[in-house]
Amino acid sequence: MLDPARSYDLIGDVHGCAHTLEHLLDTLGYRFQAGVWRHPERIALFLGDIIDRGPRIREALHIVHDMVEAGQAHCIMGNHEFNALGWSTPALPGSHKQFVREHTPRHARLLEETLSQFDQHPQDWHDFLAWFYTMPLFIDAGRFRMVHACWDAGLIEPLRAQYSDGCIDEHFVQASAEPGSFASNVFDRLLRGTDMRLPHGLTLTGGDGLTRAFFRTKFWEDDPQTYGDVVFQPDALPDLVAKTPLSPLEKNALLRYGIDEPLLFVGHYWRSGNPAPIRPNLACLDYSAVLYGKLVAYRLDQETCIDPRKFVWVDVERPEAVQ
Ligand SMILES: [Mn+2]
Repeated sequence: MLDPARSYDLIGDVHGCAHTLEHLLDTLGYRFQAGVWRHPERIALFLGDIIDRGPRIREALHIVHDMVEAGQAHCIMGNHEFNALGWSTPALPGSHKQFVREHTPRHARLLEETLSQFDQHPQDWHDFLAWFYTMPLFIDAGRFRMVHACWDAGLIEPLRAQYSDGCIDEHFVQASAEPGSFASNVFDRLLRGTDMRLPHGLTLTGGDGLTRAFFRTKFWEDDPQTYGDVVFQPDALPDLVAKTPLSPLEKNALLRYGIDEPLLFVGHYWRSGNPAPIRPNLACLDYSAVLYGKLVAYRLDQETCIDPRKFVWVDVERPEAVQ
């Protein structure tokens, strides 16, 4: 799918920050020509989560879609695009649900910015939903890989056997409504990452206002000892939880993306601070653009280790909404 000899610009979660995206593309040397952002030599690779939360979701989708259609970019699917498909897809008869993603207040709240911005453009939204099916769940370019949240070879290999280009269909979305199904596991793992349940029935209310019984975990740590060694999310664990030792069972259940595997790029994790590699072969490019963080790109050429000097970003002026 991707020419390994090309140079690429990988771009983290846009979440409706269209002005910031234009600013970033301009900074990277892309120019708006004949209606599409283009670079004379390079191709943009988006890590998913173009929609939700931000002020210019429809504009952001048009920018990315038009680049992809013109051969100037590829875009993989984020959990927000998958959720939008689930929200819009009727559940299979007999599943006790009306939609794959039930229309609860919590789910409605996550999608409300997107739906309200398309309120006057129903055909446009309909077309974008169809286009989401052309976004692969992962890209394996040989010397580097992309997935929105977590590379799990144990799921990607069987997924690839079924969907060789990584693009799923409506049957897959419908199957994902069933907890524990292959489709549900793939969606959870690849697009939302690994997590663990907080001990003793504890819950955490995140900076986003949502309360969760789980916390996000690293999927590459070789020899973690405590909960604090594996937590990977903006909200810190309570001290006592962080010091809790991992049981052998919990350690065994953790994924370990190897240091000798191809370069891997993910989005999804609401990082803060200055963009940097997590490991020589792993980088997260989501630095919370929509929360007045940074929209981040990595300029990938032929290197075999992620180079800390090749991150490029735009600080999101607060707030993009009134620019
Ligand atoms: Mn995400």
